[in-house]
Amino acid sequence: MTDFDTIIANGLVVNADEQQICDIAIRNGIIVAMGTNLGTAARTIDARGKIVVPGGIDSHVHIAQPSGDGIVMADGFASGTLSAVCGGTTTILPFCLQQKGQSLREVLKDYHAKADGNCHADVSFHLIVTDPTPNVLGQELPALVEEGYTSFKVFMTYEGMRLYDDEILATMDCARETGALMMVHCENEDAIRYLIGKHEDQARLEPKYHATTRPQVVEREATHRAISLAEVVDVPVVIVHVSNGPAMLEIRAAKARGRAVVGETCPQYLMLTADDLDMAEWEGAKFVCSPPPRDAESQIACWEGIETGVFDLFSSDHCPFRYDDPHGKLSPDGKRSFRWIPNGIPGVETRLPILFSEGVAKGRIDLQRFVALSSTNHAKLYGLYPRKGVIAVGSDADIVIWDADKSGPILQTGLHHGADYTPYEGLHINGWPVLSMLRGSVVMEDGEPTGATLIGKHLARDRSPLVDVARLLNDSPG
Ligand code: DUC
Ligand code: ZN
Ligand code: ZN
Repeated sequence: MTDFDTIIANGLVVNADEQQICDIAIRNGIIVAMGTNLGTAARTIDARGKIVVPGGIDSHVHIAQPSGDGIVMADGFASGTLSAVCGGTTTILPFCLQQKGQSLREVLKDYHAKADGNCHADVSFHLIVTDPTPNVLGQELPALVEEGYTSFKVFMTYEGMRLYDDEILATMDCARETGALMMVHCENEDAIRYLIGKHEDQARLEPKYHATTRPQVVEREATHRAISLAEVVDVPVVIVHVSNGPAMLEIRAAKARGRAVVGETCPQYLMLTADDLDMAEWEGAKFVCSPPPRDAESQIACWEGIETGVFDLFSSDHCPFRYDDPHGKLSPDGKRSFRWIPNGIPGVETRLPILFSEGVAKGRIDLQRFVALSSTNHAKLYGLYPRKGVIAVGSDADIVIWDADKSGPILQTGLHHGADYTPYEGLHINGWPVLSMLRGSVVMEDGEPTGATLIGKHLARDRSPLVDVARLLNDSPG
């Protein structure tokens, strides 16, 4: 009989606020002791010379999402979560998309049916509200927030899914009343539609025109508007997948005014540009996502946002479609125009290697900031902390070991997602995750799945502390 199930020994254990060389003891999926000379264990993992961090949390992921006529997303929950754990992410927060006329209960039932029992990582759902009826805002959302679905997203773009400003205000008011956290996809739909019309009139249809019909200014304007609408109702807001400097500066200015605004950016805005959409033979379709990748100046601005704390979240916006597939990007439903290419790229597995290599290894951020951006901030903001997002006694034993000396390129052949390509093919990475543990079970070792049983489960979440603080301030007399 041993004292513990597992001990991870001798690693440099890094949390967002401190780091130390120590051992970690795990029993029944929970961290039960940290220090030295802890006792005996059924398995001891030697992490000497390695970096030991809380399992990554990716709070912006799309999996098995209905995506329009004839289009099929490349990942279900099994492949999406396998891909996550192989890239050092042990918890994901996928979206459940409401279709017009659908009740939120029905939406959640559908997604739970797809996810439950099929996950290699833990999951916790956000909702996407596209039909904010009085019943949705007055009955369903308040009940669901109580049940632990404590965040939801709205779109300012996408015909049939975007909300108008008055609907956004009503939904924000509901977030305020219920204590939910609201996320906004910021792009001006009317301007985009106008530009698409002009491009189509001139028969400009190739993938590269996805970028020119969604220029920076439509994102900057919508970001400004979302922040302003949140101020009208006095509610915190998360601005997701920010791609450029002017939008980043809107968030910085709002923070400076004391607004509770959180910014998120993603690997595609650090590593890709609109030039990638301009590849021969429709290959540019592989890089079509919204907002689109921009230019070198925008990449620098997004790094600045990361380095200076304008962005607290680094997420993937994983939204995978196959390229060479009638249900994917090359010829969606037989149509050949940028406007029909499904929006989204795969990235749940490559998110953290890119942040480690481009951020830590290149000296742009330190290890503690890496942990904050990749895990802790997501856990804190979305009501999972301290169960997730930290290596501490009492927390889930979601732990990832990184080898800073392991290097090599990202290759599609080495990934585990359902897409048939990666937008980062050939990108050289310095520092790879070499072991992922979910609640005490080793689910990835040496970059490959261990074949452990599917123990991933759905997590109900607390309300965001950001919302609680705002509520406290609002409720305090005077
Ligand atoms: N844009 C979104 O709004 N969602 C998923 C992927 C994308 O490109
Ligand atoms: Zn979005
Ligand atoms: Zn998204």
